[in-house]
Amino acid sequence: MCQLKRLKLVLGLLLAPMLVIGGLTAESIAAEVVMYKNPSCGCCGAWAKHMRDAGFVVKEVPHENMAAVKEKYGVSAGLASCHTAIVDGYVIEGHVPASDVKRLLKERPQVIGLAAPGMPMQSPGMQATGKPSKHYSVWAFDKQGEAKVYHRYE
Ligand SMILES: [Cu+2]
Repeated sequence: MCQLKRLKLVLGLLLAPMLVIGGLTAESIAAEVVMYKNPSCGCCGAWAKHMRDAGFVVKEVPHENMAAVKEKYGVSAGLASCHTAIVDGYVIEGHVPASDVKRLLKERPQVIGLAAPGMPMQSPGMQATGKPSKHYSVWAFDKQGEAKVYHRYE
């Protein structure tokens, strides 16, 4: 084996575990979620708990004018829900499951964010914890005003 090959092999063996550790570290650093909600919203707090249980750090910011918050972040009336959250540059509108937020942060599509319009009765924060999400869609929406189904819960 020539020296260069040997060096590459040694480097590869040294670096491989470091990459694994690096990947784990990036994953375990919880992304901070800043959630705007009307002070009187109860289900908003339940969604925050769902996100914390999934490893996110959630900062709750009471706001009297949620319509203004939604307008600021590009959430159209048709996509609107109760709370509006910001995580890593993305907007999360309403009761979007943490698993979809994680997928979004991994895939990083060119969208404003995700929305679960209205208040789907079987979404996280709207039902008993631990129950599967059912009968609603999470939408990915962009600056052009387009929304596509990101995850359909049957
Ligand atoms: Cu709600």
